[in-house]
Amino acid sequence: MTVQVVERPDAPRRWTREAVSAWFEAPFADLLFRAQTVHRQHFDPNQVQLSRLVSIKTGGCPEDCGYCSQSAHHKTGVKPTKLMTLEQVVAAARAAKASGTQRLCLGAAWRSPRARDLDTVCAMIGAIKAEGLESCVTLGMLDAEQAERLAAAGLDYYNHNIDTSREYYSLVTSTRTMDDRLGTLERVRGAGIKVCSGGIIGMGESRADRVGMLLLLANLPQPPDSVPINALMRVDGTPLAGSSSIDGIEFVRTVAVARISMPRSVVRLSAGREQMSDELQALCFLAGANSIFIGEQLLTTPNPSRERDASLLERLGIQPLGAPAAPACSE
Ligand code: SAM
Ligand code: DTB
Ligand code: SF4
Repeated sequence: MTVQVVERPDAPRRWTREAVSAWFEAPFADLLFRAQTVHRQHFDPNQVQLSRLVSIKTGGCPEDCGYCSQSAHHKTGVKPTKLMTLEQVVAAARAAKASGTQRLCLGAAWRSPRARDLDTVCAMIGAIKAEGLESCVTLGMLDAEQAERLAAAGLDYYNHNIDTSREYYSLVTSTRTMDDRLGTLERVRGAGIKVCSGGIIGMGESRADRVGMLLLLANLPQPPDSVPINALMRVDGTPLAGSSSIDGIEFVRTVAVARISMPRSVVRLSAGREQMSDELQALCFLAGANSIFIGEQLLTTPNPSRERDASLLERLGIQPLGAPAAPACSE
């Protein structure tokens, strides 16, 4: 193994393209061993964080993201809805709490929120917190004042993905730029909200794009607290519906390099688990993924059933974060 890693655990580290590429190209066993080692320095390897998603405003989005079922530019059959009511979100938060979830994430198909809608979302955040859950929202682009308002409402995390490399970005979305995306992330961080940002694998991007995406995330002034790695959900009617499915080994490599390059971030095995075998998901956990979405629906596409997830976690001896830890194995 030729990759040189200088251990400076407390120093902020700038990753080079060469170092990130080298990990992508390393023998699989070396890559997974390193990812597991780094993972164990910062996390309990037998715990995963559970989040639940609710789409509070579905469809009719003015943006043209080529992967997305909710863009008004594509004919996908997703029916636009109005913004959910506060009461509906309270009911969702109670159900999430009862099912052992730690965090509730609200998603809205907006380019950016309108003032009146932001008032409603702030009330929803208050309701989620009142149930004793962590809150996360993803509402599109934010200005500084909007970020401050969400922070004042008690928001824990803001999800805003960079999705892919800077070079590939304009082939996926034309109605905004990577710099728009990075600007929102800076304002979210500036308001004191935790940052959740990752991307999508399997959109026809090259390995160099996957390297570029992780490099951009890892070299942010502070890496995201949470890094969702989504496998593209191919939705009929979207421009990316015909993309070839991503090779499972390459997906695990991406998760492992995310873990190595962002050692303290929670890496979420996000969209795409429905299509993955249990064995592929197990490899992703070994590679350092330590968060998943549970519940049978993501925003508009399916996610594994509760029974399938319970069986998977049970067979792997993985505990949900917040649950009492299982006895450690000592040979
Ligand atoms: N409109 C907001 C935005 O784009 O930031 C929030 C909602 S948007 C659906 C949240 C994220 O979901 C996107 O940034 C993308 O990474 C992910 N996503 C959307 N459609 C997806 C798909 N078909 N497969 C995988 N991930 C997807
Ligand atoms: C993220 O990175 N993945 C989630 C969440 N953040 C908002 C969304 C996945 C959406 C998958 C496609 C859909 O269900 O429409
Ligand atoms: Fe709209 Fe977000 Fe979908 Fe893009 S990813 S079309 S911004 S909902």
